[in-house]
Amino acid sequence: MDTVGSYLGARLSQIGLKHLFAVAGDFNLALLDELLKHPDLTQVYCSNELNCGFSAEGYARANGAAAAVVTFSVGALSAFSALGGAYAENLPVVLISGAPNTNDRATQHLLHHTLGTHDVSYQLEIAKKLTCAAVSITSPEDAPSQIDRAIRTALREKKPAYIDIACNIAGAPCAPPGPITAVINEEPSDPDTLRAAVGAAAEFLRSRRKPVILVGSKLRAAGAEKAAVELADALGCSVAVMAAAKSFFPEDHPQFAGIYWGEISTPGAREIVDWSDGVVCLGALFNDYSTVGWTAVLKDSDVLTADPDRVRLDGHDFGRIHLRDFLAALARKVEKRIATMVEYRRICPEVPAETPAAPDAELMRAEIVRQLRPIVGADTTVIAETGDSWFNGMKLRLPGGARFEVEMQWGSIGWSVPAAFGYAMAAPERRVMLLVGDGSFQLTAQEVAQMIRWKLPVIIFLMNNRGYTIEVEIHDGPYNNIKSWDHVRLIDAFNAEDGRGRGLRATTGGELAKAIEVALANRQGPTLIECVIDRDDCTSDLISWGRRVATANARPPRRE
Ligand code: DPX
Ligand code: MG
Repeated sequence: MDTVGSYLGARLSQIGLKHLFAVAGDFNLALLDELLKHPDLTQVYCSNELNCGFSAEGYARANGAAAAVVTFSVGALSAFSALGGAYAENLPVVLISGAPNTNDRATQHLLHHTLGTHDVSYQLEIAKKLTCAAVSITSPEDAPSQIDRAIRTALREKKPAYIDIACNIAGAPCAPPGPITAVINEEPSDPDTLRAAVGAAAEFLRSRRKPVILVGSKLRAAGAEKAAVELADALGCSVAVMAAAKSFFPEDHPQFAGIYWGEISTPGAREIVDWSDGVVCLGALFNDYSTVGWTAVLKDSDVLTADPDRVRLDGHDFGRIHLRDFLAALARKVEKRIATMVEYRRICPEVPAETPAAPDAELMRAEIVRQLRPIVGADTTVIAETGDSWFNGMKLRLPGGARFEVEMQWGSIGWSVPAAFGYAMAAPERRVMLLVGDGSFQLTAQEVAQMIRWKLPVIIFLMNNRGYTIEVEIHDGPYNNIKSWDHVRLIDAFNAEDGRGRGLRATTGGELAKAIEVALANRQGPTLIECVIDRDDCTSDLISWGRRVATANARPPRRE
């Protein structure tokens, strides 16, 4: 017999989920029981709901969509931070919350896990602000349409959705699910608008001598990575990639011109974007961080903005077209425009040969990056936490097939540990390498224990610079110092009696090289390598960027 819970499970499986992340609580136990009955859905339990949300977020990065199940208020409110992240990062994560029994609604009953007032609608109201669709299920008759609407909207908009289910409804009989096409089939691009947009864009490119393509973070959510390569091939121009979109355009492509990030761009990338007279922005997102405190703002008249469902250029605004359709059609219409490629080759400096540090010299950040480079392979996914890990990550040149994940719009510290766990659950065939700072690690470290539980060979490079160095460079004070931890023994504690995680400490280049060997050989669990460096040993990019962001933050209020 189908129930509300089994209907939900069937739909989640139909959209490609093999795992659900969950933390149990009395309001969701009946629902978890129903979901357990699904033969193709495995439940993955997390240490807390923030981690549960971020694990799902990481899973969605690898798998396209994800779900997290939590209990009412005490769980859901904690997961909301991760849900905000999924919104900011364009990831369809479905947050499912158990909810109070329908008999207790609109009565004088006060309930546990609530604010202690009779109105429990606050959770749904908050969820509406953080998702593209939020539904509250209190009747089995309405459940199928509500579940379908939430999932369908999340997949269409690549944003999170929220579903709460009353604890006495989860097991109630319900209609069986119909074909999944009703949920996943998209409305096609409007053909007339597509034709007009492609015509205007082709004209824009014909009238420009030096176009360049700038790839942004919304490209993947739009499913347009392949179409972007087609356009690049057809135009023959340079392709610069924004930091948040690293790996969304292959770095081994002959037209790849590096990372564009204002004054901290990789050599040649900023010059080529500034030199261009027509920047084709694909899913680009400009905020205070990506414009380096508003110091790298493109001139409107030189820009063609192609967003996931909208194209703007030269005073035109075309809606209701899919980016991938637009790019694929434009690729068939444009002529070669290679000027920025020729110029990039002229100005791009030679990459200087790197000299390894002496094996017993004190470990430095630059030596860590040097040792990371050769171990990034085609099957590697690098996950880089907020902090100097962002800037270290940018220094890795990715071979074809390698992936790179950052959470630059939301920028929550602590994101990367559970996200790496979720990612590794979804993509066990990939080697997940996590770059994380000591401060960030303290928020969500418990999820290393789940990596141990699931025997996931994630390699964690923990940069221990004894504090919040990114904040030190933006604005220093006593609040940037943190309590030190014994990271090696922490892994022992998480291993308990049966775990196979490894914890190693590197204070010299030689120790790091040995630790990397151990990590690569350990397939039975995660390996954490604590890289001990000086508090001020950070990238020069962080210093320059931090100064600009600090200036932008310190602007006095404008007088009207
Ligand atoms: C904060 C940040 O140690 O990295 O390389 O030393 O900077 P670095 P750590 O992980 O420290 C991170 C720290 C405190 N940001 O420098 S980036 C503010 C912040 C945030 N997210 C949340 N709370 C505070 N980004 C959830
Ligand atoms: Mg730090």
